[in-house]
Amino acid sequence: MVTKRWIWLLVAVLAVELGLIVSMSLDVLAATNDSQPRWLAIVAVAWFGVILFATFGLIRSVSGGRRALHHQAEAIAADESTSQDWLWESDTDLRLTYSNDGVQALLGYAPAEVLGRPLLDLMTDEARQITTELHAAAKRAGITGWTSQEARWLHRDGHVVVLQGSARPIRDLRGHVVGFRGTRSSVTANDLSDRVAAAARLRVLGVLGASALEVAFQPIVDLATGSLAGVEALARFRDNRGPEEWFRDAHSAGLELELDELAFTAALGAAAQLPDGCWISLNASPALILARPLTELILNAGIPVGRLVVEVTEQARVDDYVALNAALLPLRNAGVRVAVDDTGAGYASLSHVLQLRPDVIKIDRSLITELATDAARRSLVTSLVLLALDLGAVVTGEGVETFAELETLAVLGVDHGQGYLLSRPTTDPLQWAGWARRQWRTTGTATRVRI
Ligand code: G
Ligand code: MN
Repeated sequence: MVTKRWIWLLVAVLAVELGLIVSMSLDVLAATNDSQPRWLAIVAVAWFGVILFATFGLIRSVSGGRRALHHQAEAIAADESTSQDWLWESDTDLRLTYSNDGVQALLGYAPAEVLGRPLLDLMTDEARQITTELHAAAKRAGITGWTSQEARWLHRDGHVVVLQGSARPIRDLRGHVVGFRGTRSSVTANDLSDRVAAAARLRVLGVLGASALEVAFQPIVDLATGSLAGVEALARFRDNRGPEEWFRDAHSAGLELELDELAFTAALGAAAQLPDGCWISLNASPALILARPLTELILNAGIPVGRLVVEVTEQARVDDYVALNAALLPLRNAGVRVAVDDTGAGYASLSHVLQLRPDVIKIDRSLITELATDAARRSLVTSLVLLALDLGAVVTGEGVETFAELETLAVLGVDHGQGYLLSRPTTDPLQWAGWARRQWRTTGTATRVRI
């Protein structure tokens, strides 16, 4: 626009010059002996030459610029149609005003389908929050853009896609933000493991932040009387992913301790709704026992301490039993009993039991399965029952799924049974209340067990 005006101005100057030269030449011809006008005429012709040269120069540069712009437009068009990336533009409300075909490959939409839609519609909740903050910051402050931002988007079929991209605000002549323009591409496989860990961390942080954890209880039944002896508290998550998955996520995100503690305190909190009389088993990893003042948490919970059992769970080998026993001592002194969980599996070996001298030995379900038909498993269970006698401990069989298993446990002198056969873990307080009155059949129901 500006250059066009300049050209017109130069043309006008040229016209005036031409007029002057013509009139001067006539004057020069008329005045025969005067050298002054002749000199002026030479200057005027030279000036005319300069202006003519400048005009041609300008015209050449404008047409050159036009050609360059044309090339650029062609390049952009080629980019739009061949790029693997998604190129987009939006207004300030983040409604898409332009999208190339890249959106099809990355998110499964045709460009026409996303036009007019808010960008945020295509993102997961956490990406929505980050994007809103980024765009608000760009509108407020003079942010020139952002690069290599990773975010979780929603594919048309519902699955989550990790995309990385850059964007920057579009500004009008006065510098006001009138929209945004950006690109998105898929994250390479190499980056994906990092992304998975980051996603796990975000998920765990989400649970920690919103306390989206529920407490289920599972009854532990006295095999001699068939009545309720205790319950074990088990963490459950609202998205129905199993606790193992959640604790694995927490482990890889370095948030295991936090999740352990949340599960422990949530269980203590829920225990107030349990029927009187039964004991309450709370799972605690050695790391949690070592790192957190569980005695304090327990004493503040308002549950009679004599009802509480801390189940030492074990996913890794304990290196320092002296430290672990020292950390358990205040709990024991307060009257809390200690159980060894998953005995006979993984790292919960016999020496683990010898080192911790628990009040309760919980036999892992891998020893209970096929107990009725496998003499070797029965021998192992018997050895644990004898060990418990020497330690003054009681024994619970975990993961009881059949009457044959239950009856065999009773015959071998195991004190308690726990498992799906008796009841699945439940978050329903009405069922917890019902257990106090319930009588479980524990013998005489299966085919006779021969030992
Ligand atoms: O290791 P620990 O005893 O804390 O494990 C308890 C887990 O075992 C819980 O997640 C619980 O749902 C599960 N569980 C409880 N009873 C049974 C059962 O009878 N069979 C199986 N397979 N799992 C069980
Ligand atoms: Mn347990």
